[in-house]
Amino acid sequence: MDNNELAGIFRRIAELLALKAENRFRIRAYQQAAQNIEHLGQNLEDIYKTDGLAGLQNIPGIGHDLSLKIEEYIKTGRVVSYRKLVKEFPKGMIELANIPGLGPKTALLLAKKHRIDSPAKLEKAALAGQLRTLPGFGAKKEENILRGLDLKKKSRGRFLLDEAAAQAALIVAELQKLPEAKKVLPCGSLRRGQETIGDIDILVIASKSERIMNTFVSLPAVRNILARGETKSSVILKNGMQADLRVVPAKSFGAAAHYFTGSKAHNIHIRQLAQQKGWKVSEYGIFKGNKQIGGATEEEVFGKFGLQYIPPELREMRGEFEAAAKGKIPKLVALTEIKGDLHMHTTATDGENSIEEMALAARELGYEYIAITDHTQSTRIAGGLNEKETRENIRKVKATAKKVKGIAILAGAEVDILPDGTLDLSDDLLKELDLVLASVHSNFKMPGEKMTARVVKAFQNKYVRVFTHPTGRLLGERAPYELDLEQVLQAAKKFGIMIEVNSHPARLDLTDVWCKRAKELGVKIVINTDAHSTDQLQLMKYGVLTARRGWLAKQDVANTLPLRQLLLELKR
Ligand code: DGT
Ligand code: CA
Ligand code: CA
Ligand code: ZN
Repeated sequence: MDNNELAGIFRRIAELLALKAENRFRIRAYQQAAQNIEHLGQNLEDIYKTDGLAGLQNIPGIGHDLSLKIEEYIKTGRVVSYRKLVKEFPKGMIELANIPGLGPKTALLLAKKHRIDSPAKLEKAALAGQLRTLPGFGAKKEENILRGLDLKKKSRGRFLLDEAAAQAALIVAELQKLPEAKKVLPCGSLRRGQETIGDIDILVIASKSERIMNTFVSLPAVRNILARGETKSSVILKNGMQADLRVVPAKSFGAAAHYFTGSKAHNIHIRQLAQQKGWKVSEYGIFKGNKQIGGATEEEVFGKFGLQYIPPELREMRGEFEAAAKGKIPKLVALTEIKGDLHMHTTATDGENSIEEMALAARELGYEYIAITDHTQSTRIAGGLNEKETRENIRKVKATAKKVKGIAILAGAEVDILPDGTLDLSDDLLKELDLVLASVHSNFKMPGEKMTARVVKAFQNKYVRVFTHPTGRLLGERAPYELDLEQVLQAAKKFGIMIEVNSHPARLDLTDVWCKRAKELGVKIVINTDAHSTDQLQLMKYGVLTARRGWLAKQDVANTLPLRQLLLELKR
C-alpha cells in the first residue's frame, strides 16, 4: 500500500467537503492528515502491522476517526465514505470546480443545468461566446473562465515545490539504504529551488547500478516504469510525477551533478566556454581529447573555467557567469540564519493553533522571535478581527509573551489594504501593534494602475512595515493581480517599507527575479511562512530558496537580525 494514494484520497475528501461548504475544521483535519501522511517517511501499513490503530493514532493529525479510515483502506483498498461523497456530486462538476475562477456553485450550475460537464466542453462554449448568454454569466465572466482554463493548462504537469521535495525525499531515503549508492543527490529544478517542478531528477554515484535500478523501479511510490537501463531509468509516480534516475561513477560526480542540476541554458553556456578552450564537457566530466581533466566535484567544474562556485539556485543565466568570473557571487542567505518568523495566524482567525502553541513550535525551531499577525475585519472568510477583537488579541499575545520563556512574541496584524488604499484598522490601533503587515485580500481584479495606486497609498501610512504576499498569486490557481512591481518597489524604497517573500509553496511571492530587483534598489526583504498551523512553520525553507534564487544575502533579509536590531528596523 502506498501512503500517497491515501493522502490523495484525504485531499480529495477535503476538496469535496469544501465544495459542500462544510465545517472548515473538518476540512482542515483532512488536509492536515494528508500532509502529515505525505511527509511521514514510514509506510502506514508497517505502522499498522506493528502497532495497530494506536500506532496510527500516534501520527500527528490522525485521531480515532481517521485511523479507522486508514485501517479500512489498508484492509479493503478503499474508503467507502469517500466513494459516497463523490456520488453526491454530478459528473464533471468536481473537475470544473477546480478550474481557477470557477466556484463550486457555478460548476454545479453548469454541470447540472447546461450539460457542460468537462473543461473541454466549457472551453468550447466559452470560445463560441455561448457562456455569456447563460443567465447570470455575461462577457466578463466568460473572459475570466477562459483565463482560468489557460492558467490550468499552463500549470498542468508541474508540481509545487513541497510535493516534489517530499516525493524526492522518499526516493532518496530508499536509495541511500543501498550500500552500493555512495552518494544520492536530487538535482534538476528541485535542487535549483525553482517555484514549480516538472520532474524529479536523482543522481546516484555508484560503480554498480543493477540493484540501484531494481530498487528504484520497484519503489512503492512507482505507478509505472517508462525506462529501465544500466545508467538511466525513468518512472511515473503514483501522484503523476515523473522521476528520472542516473547512475554515474565517482570520478564523474561533479560533472554529473552540474549537468543534471541545470538549468539547460546555464549548461549550454558552460559547454560554449569549454568549446572556446578546445575542451568538451558532458555529464561524465571535462575532457581534453579523450583525457578527463576535471569533473570529480562541482567546485572543480567551475574552477577549470576560472569561475567561483555558483550555487544551484543561481544557475539560471541571470548574470551568474559574469559575477563568478569577478568573484562577486554573494554569500546567499541560509535557513540557519533566519532568526524569526513575522507572519502567522492563530485560532483567533483562520489558524489552527493557539498563540502559545505557535510560540512553542517556533522556539523548537530555534527562533528568537515571532509575530502573531491575525487577519483584520474585512477578510471575513478568514474570520478577521474587528478593532475590539484586535485589542483583545494584542492583550492575549502580551500575556502569552510573559508566560512563554525563550522566545519574543510580537503583537502584530495582517491588515487589509482596502480598495481605496486605506487600512482596515484605525491609526490609533495600528500604533498599538509591534508590527503591521499590509495585504491585499479583496478586489483582485482591479486594473493595474488602480491596484498600484492602492498599494502605494497604503505604504504612506506611517505604521505599515511590511507588504505581504505582494502579488496575491496562488500557483496553478490564481494569477497575480495586476500590479506595477517596479513602481511598488520604488515606493517601498521611498517610504521604508519591507517586502515579504511568502514561503507557502503555492505563493513564493515576491518572486526570485523581483527579489533581485529589490536588492538592487536597497529594499529590505522579510521571509515569512504565513503559517496557519504549527507544522506550517517548517515551510520557511521554501521562502529561503526563493530568496537565494533572488541573489539575497543575510544582510538583505530583515529577519536574520537579532531581536534588538530587528526592533530598531521595525521602527521607522
Ligand atoms: P523541470 O523538470 O522542467 O522542472 O526542469 P529541469 O531543469 O529539472 O529539467 P529536466 O528535468 O528536463 O532536466 C534536468 C537537467 O538536465 C536540466 O536542468 C539540465 C539537464 N538537461 C536536460 N536536457 C538537457 C539538454 O538538452 N541540454 C543540456 N545542456 N542540458 C540538459
Ligand atoms: Ca526535472
Ligand atoms: Ca528530468
Ligand atoms: Zn494574507
